[in-house]
Amino acid sequence: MHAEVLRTIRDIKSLKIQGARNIARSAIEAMMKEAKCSKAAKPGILYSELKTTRLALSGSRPTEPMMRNSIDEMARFLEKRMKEGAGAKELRTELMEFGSVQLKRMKEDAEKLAQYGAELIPNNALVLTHCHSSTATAILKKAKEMKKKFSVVSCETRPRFQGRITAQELANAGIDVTLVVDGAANMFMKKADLCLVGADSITSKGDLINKVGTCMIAHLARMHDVSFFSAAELSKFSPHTMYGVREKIEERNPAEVWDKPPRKVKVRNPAFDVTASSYISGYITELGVIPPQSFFSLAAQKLGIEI
Ligand code: RUB
Repeated sequence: MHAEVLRTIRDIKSLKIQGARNIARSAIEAMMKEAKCSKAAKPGILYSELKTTRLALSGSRPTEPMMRNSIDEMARFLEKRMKEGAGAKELRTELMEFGSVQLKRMKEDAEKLAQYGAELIPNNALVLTHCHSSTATAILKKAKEMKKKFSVVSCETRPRFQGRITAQELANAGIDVTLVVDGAANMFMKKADLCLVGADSITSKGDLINKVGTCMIAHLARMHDVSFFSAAELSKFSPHTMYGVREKIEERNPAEVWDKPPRKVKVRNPAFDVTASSYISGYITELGVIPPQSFFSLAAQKLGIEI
């Protein structure tokens, strides 16, 4: 594999590249890089090189369907063109073009989604968020551009503190933001008007898989009658959940939580948790704000899955 591709894989694993959309974008770019630099003279060899890259990328963060869907779409494109008789050189060029189209579509979807989400933010609102979602921060920055007045409480998100990235990004955009520890969520929820989080994976039941702690925040929101929205492109749908396969929840190194725990103390570090669809007021997507029950069929249409 190309050295830059190996670096991308390392950066995804270490969270230097974090957030579902950034991960998906980097994976598409890595596939394009691998194709561009391949010396394969035969289509079958190029395909198997790219398969190795694709599987290594998919395995770098297991709970990331947006990445899997994007690079699987590339593989399907390659298979189709191989059947049509394309040669290795053509395949390389075409895959790079295909990747550029995917990246453009991703950007356009994100812009539409940000607009729909920004409309949802009431004036003078207090918005509570968790972790760092580039989709959620794009919504908040769009709302600011629309001259809405609001403030944000960002939960710090143990153990890797992605809430600090959110707080810094929003402050840089001139948004009034306060960082709190995760355990303070209830205190601020009482005053919140809306919760806004991102999404890593959406199941066929419309359940949300996002950064660990999201479920607790959704339950608090319900307790205080606060609307709870997740910003999720339709490509975050996890197709295998349609066939009864559970989305795997990534379990990271316990040392991220406590590097030298006392003997006999077990430490667990699940990266994500599942919020049941019944706690979700709506998903903010590139098609508009939709109920969790509609996510599956609209996503299946978009991803070309036959149902
Ligand atoms: C990030 C996280 C984000 C989603 C959505 O987790 O849970 O809410 O990935 O992000 P991690 P985006 O830091 O472990 O990757 O909206 O940018 O796709």
